[in-house]
Amino acid sequence: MANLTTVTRISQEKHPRNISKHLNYGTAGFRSRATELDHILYRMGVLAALRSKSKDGDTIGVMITASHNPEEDNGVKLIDPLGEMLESSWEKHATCLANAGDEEFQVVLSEIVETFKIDMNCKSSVAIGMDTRASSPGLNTAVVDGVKSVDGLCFDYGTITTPQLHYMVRCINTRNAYGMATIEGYCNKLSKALKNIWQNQGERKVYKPHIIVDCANGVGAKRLKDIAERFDKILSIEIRNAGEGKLNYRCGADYVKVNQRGPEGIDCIEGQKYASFDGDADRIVFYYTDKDNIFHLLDGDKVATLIASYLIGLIRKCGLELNLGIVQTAYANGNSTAYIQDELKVPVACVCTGVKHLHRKALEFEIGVYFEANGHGTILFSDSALSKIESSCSSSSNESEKLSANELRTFVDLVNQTVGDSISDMLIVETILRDKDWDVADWDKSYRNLANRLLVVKVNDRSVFETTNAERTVIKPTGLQKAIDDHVKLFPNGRSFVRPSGTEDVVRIYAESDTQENADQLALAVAKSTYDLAGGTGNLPTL
Ligand code: 16G
Ligand code: ZN
Repeated sequence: MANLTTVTRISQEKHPRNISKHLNYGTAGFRSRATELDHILYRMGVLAALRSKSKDGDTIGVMITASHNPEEDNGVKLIDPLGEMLESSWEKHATCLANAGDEEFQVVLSEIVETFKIDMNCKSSVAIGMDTRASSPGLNTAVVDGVKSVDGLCFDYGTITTPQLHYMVRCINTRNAYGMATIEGYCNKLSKALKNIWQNQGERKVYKPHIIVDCANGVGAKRLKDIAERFDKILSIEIRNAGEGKLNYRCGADYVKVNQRGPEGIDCIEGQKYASFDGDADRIVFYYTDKDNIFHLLDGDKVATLIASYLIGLIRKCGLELNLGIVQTAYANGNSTAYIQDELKVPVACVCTGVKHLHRKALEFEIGVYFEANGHGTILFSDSALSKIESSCSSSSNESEKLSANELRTFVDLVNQTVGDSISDMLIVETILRDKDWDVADWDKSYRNLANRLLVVKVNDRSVFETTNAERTVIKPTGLQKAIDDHVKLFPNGRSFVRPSGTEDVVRIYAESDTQENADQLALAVAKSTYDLAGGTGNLPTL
């Protein structure tokens, strides 16, 4: 058995801390310029192995990615045994370890071992994945060094999407009960589920089994190709931005959502269905252009409502009673929330931005559908839901109920329940559109979005911001909420809020209203008040 103090020290010298900047384990782990991250990745390798030891040797995941951020950035996040985000009580230890001076590193490490009573003789294993950034392989080496410095075992998955790594971790720790812990196993599980459901759906008239997917020049392209090949005859998936251009540059889910237009270089053909992934393939948005050349975006809200409406219908057909709820954030379009409440008549919860908050809330329902408007989301099926579905499959005396229960059981396999997954979400949407025999425009008609605008304000210190009510009300700086309320009153269906970003050094403004012009004016007015009351720097945002 390695001695913690000496072994880590030897490897640690290969990964010295070369910055003095303080980094936080934020909403999605650590994110920064790739050149500032080597020591952090090494340290997260060590921490992941310690976390594994603290979980009796269960495998912990380490994903190297900066998601939708520029190619020059990178980042890292840890994945807990069932494929969920790192338990929040460990985040502060991650931050502490990452920011310790080289000479304090051992002390902080010993404190963690002490705090969690970690048995250093326990085995540990870490599954590592990375996106396609040029800096990722070097950072991967740093993680491996960290894991090995405390005698941990590494499963290196190479280039893999973030949700695929979450899936692998869950498969490993459930001894493959969740699926086989390989890319092949992932593709088999999803493709088999899709084909099963489609087989029983019969012919379709309106639904078009063809989608063009912008993969943001990221890892999603390669991994989507693996599975797309299996749908050759039944679903045609055309991959664009497969890596020929710069990662996330004027393409990808974030670009499309924020700018409300298609990726550069892809001419949206009228009526054709498109989707965009982000750089690590955990977000997806859909879009199309109508005959008047108007661009229509179908974001996370539209995906969540589509899924919920399908599931409610299917649950009813099964003759089951299941408590289904939707979880959103303040960024959800006001009309999507109204549609969920008034049309779908489903409970809807609003939580703070960041997947971990949505995921946690969704666990409170028997079936929890959660989506951020930016396209990140999935569906969680509780044990109680699964056992009700299972018993309906085996013991229902009504043949049609049994058939529906079988469909629902198969549908569960189409879902990556660990985290939002562009590939799985895309197949879910295709399956539901086919079920309803809908074209993308039919889907879009379910409700009309209120016009909205996102703006960014740079301030001296974003830590002066304090929000409450799931980020919909700002408490500090004092007076800002009153100013927002005054602006909002002037616009029909007006709504606006301000929150500090958890990933960048900016404050974000959201506004919605009846027309684009009104949404823009409201956003600009709120941005100006924010700038004035919170010590704005640089230029005021423009449209
Ligand atoms: C991260 C979050 C995402 C959130 C975004 C907000 C995860 C995996 N990702 O990308 O959910 O919407 O941050 O960014 O949690 P912001 O705080 O800069 O607005
Ligand atoms: Zn992402």
